[in-house]
Amino acid sequence: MSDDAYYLTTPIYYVNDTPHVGHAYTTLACDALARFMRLDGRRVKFLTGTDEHGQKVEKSAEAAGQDPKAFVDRMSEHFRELTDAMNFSNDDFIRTTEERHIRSVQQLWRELQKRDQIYLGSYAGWYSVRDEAYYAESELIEGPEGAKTAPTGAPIEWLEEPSYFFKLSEWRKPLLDYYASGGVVGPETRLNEVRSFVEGDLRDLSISRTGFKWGVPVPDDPDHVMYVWLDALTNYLSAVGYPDTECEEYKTFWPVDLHMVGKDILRFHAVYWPAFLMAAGVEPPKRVFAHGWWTNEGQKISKSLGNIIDPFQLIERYGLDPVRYFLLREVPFGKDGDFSHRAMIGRMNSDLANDFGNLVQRVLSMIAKNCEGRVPEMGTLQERDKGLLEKVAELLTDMRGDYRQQRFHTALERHMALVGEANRYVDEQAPWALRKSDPERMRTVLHVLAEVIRNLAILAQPVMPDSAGRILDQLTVGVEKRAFKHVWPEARLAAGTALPAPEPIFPRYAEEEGRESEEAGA
Ligand code: ME8
Repeated sequence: MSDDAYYLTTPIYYVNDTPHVGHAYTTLACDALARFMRLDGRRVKFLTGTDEHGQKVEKSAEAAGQDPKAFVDRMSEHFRELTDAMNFSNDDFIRTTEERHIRSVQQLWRELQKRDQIYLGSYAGWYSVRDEAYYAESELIEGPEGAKTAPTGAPIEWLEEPSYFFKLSEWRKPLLDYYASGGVVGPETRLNEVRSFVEGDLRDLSISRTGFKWGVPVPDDPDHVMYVWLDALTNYLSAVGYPDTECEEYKTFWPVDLHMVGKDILRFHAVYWPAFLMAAGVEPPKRVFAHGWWTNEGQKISKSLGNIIDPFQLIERYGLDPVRYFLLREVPFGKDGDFSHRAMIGRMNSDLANDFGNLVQRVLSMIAKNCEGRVPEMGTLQERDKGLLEKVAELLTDMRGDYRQQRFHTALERHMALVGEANRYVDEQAPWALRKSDPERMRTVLHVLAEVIRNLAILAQPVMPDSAGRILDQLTVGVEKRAFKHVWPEARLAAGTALPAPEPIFPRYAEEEGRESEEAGA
């Protein structure tokens, strides 16, 4: 792995369903992180994709009256469309039905077999097709109708079939040592849950299914298809060229820096996956971060409740960057959060329109009016001016720490705090009053402000790439001058540069008649 390389992944999403806000959320977090790292000079590989095998997908294809391959081809497209609609900057999009992946997962299987990590036995126990997961009797809970369900509430069925097993039980100690190396599971609070699972009754894991065909065939035993999770997890290796461990991609990017997942699939990523890898002689991931769960106006999001939040509709209603900002700002990353239209509008109007948008608009308008539309000269800086500019450099340092720990909300909070401070500086310095009394000081104040806005825009790019880009366009900052190495004091605006006429960046959301009260009361 080369030092400046950074490899991060989203889960690959099941194609049984169309994308909703939860999927958009995970990939968005990765997108912001990928953009941040690129702007910070790192060589990034950002992977997303679709999980297309298994019984759940096979059943959905059947229900849709389609052949599984035609079904997954069609459904996978929706996730690609989401990628475009959300302006995701992924470098690759992997599908588990691709040849490169099938080759990779079969080779991983052979490697595990060669190392005596797999044996043939038979499984008798509970299985949930919805979760594509095996459950022990002790994990089941009482469902609303008295029937036992999976701990997730998913229906379960009794399964008895021949199955290959992976010797998971032998990996307790190496897994615990791996966690002890530090930083592997984020947030820290989730580590206990992972550790206690491993310290508990860690049984060998069934890794093949019979009785249906929609999966990767087990090498040399075509009656079996691979358990969909072994298949799916391996996508992360397939995308860097495994089993060709000598290729450039693999050598540059493995071991992966971060697997971003929802808390529902942490066990698969922090227990099964590193165990498979260690057993195959491959280095495990450096970090797995499990974020929280979104609810909709206080209710669990589910197809049966009919309250799925459609990301395409959100973008249409509020605009892309406000949606991106809201999702990462509203909820401390790692915690559960509730989506409400009222909160969305609140963030959009107060943080973006009133604070950030207004700062940009008022400063650029004053420059247009009072400085002939050119970046004004910077005279002698006072302590107050220097103090404000120094905060910009500090902001970058603090944001680096936040992004490294996946604290997107904190990074945005700091960013908006500096916006607030710049707005207070405008009020306090009152450049409009200086116009007559001290025009030179007015020019200095407006220069300082333009400089602060340039920096705020550079630092806003990971979350709001389009809006930040438009602010930088208004300051005529070339695309080659928008990286973090151009943050104050390393680069500066040149006095005298002609600026285009200012245009508003962050529109206010005007409530439609009746809608507000309807939603507030909901
Ligand atoms: O589990 N809130 O795919 P999946 C937040 N194919 N995030 C949510 C969410 C919500 N309400 N709903 C879904 C799978 N997510 C497997 C993964 S990886 C090798 C295989 C997000 O389509 C969250 O990231 O069910 C969750 O982990 C993921 O979607 C599950 O997507």
